Amino acid sequence: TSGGVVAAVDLGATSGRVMLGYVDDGMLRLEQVARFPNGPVAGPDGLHWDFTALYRHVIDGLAEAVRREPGIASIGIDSWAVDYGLVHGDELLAEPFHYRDDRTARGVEAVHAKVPFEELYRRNGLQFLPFNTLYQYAVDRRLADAEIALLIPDLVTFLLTGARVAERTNASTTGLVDVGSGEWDRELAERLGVPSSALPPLADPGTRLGTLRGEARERVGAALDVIAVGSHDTASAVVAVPLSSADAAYISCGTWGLVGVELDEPVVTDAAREANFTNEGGVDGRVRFLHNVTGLWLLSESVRTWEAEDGAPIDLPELLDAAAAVGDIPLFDANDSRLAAPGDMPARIAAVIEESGAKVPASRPAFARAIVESIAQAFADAVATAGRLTARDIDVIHIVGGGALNRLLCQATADRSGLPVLAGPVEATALGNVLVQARAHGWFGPDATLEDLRRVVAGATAPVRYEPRTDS
Ligand code: LRH
Repeated sequence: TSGGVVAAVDLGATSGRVMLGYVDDGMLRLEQVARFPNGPVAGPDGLHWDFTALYRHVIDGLAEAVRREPGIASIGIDSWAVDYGLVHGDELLAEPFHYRDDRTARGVEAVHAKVPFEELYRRNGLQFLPFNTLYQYAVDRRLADAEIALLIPDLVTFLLTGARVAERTNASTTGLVDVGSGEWDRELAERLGVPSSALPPLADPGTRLGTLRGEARERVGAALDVIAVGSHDTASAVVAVPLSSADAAYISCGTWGLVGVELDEPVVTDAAREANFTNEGGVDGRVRFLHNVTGLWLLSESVRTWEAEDGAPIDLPELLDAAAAVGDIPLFDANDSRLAAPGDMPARIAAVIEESGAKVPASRPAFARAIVESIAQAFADAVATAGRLTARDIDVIHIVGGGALNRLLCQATADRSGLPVLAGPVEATALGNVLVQARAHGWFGPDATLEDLRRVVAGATAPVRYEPRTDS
């Protein structure tokens, strides 16, 4: 009655994975089954994802999961937000666009000409990000040809099961969900010319969406159920933050650093809008009140450039150790919009630093240090802003996701915020995915709350504590 095993598919912007999640009498354990790279692919009409390859990896990973563990009770799927695929019949019309494609700038202009940002914010509660789905829809010529538009995790669910739904946490990132009611804002969609095919029925985390069918079922080798989880990866990650105080902040740190607090009600004040804080939908109707900080993207994109220069892989832990030993470094604005697109990141960072009048770092370790410290400063600023906007006295910062492994970043965040940092779990997103499925199976009792789930996480993982150093 109190346990079993589920599969979690977690697709990030730089890598995807399939995990097995074991729950046994309140205990929790993850096992990685497959991991595969992901990233932007330049096409003639802009930046795309190689969704065809991703989907193949998902199927292969699930097949391997079933071989290892024939008793899997269900599958849950999460991914990065905002991007979508257009479907007609059973066909995907084209490879989905990548949110870093610059066509969205035209979409921003077109949308704001019809509905000013102030009004948008009142309606959808979302911070301005140029790639929010509504801006993408505004420049998508094929939207009108599609029977249905599905966000990435919903698209995977559709291909696996035939279900045509929009999971609620991720739907909240489209900009077309009413921040007050949590339902589609059909009036807004109409004003923006978004067809109803882009507004599939909303589904809550924890609901059963469908069962593997046809070719997917054959290739995976079992008729598994897909259960909706917090399909926005950040929503799943926040489920698995072992919040240790009512006034704790969290940073879900991967490609992005999502910095904020959990609320029961949205905050859509002028101050929140001016600080560009978002009110995204969380699991169980909670609000993820947070700000996007450009996270490890700055580092991974720099490393990619250096590796291309060298024609050889770079040892990241070694680079970070060397970075820790560097002295005086310049800071830059990690959120500078010129750093958003793929390409030669060190050159662009150098230009931003030069512009500020500071000296450009002369070595790769010094560069890496400037990146890490600049991200940490942006984290500290966003935590302070979250506290100010919600009148909370933030007393601890939880860092989850891949960034929790970056000791230099965790320590710098503690130093620059003056707050203790609790780092881990690294696999928060997969854990949140697993927990919401496990709860749907009743493995934590009939009425388990998010707090109960977080107690399970706290029992299964021990965070690493970083105290702020006063001398810096
Ligand atoms: C993190 C994330 C983030 C979104 C961005 C597009 O993976 O989902 O929450 O803002 O990707």
